[in-house]
Amino acid sequence: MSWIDLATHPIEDVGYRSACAQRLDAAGALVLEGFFTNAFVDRVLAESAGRELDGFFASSTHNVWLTPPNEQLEDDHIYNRQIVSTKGLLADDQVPAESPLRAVYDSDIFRSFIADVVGEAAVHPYADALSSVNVHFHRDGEELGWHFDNSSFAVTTLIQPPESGGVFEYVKDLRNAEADDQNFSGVQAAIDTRTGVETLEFSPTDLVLFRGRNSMHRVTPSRGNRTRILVVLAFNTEPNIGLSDSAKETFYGRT
Ligand SMILES: O=C(O)CCC(=O)C(=O)O
Ligand SMILES: [Fe+2]
Repeated sequence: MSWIDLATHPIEDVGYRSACAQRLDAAGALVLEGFFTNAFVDRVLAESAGRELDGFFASSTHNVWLTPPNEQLEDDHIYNRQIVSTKGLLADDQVPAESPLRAVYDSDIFRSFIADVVGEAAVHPYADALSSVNVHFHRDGEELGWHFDNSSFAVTTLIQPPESGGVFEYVKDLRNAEADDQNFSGVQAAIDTRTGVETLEFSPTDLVLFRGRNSMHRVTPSRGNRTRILVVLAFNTEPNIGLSDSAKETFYGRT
């Protein structure tokens, strides 16, 4: 496949897969530099640039957990803290059929590579028409606020960096969702005093794999006239999973 630099990143190689898995486990994030070819980035940029206005920009706020408020807790409890996100996105059904994003996302070798790196038997697309491949846009001043992902991992690649800002910040293993340990005090300290906040650097052509379920993260406001464009390739560890209508309404503004 001409969209991936297979000489540098031999994704069929068992040893390469396990080395990537070890790096992901140790750091909570894995950046594979120069994973995609320049031709891939050029094509995705050409088909995405200028499509900001087709995208959905949510106008509401959310909490770090991406859930409705908990009425049992005070309004000023960290669980009910309202966070601003202003970025926009194209949903899967707005990504062209002939896009290199589809060739990569649908590739068996790519999927089995991702599955091995994240330690799953297989990874599957979303069963709905919106969630699998998304293109995010951050114009001047737009940001993605602090949150934990619903999915256990995310695969992203930056297509166009902003002139400045747009920094990916995270706090590794801040909560333990599997044990339902939400670590409210740690979340509050990270947001209010930046305790434990680290940054992850990545550039166009890099593949980023990130365990966002337990590592809280955000993207700081973009600055300048060049829109930050980033692709999210979303997978599930079980087949036939789709977002609920209310989640679709929140993330895409439609069902
Ligand atoms: O824009 C990014 O780099 C991260 C995106 C992200 O965290 C998300 O889509 O949940
Ligand atoms: Fe996220």
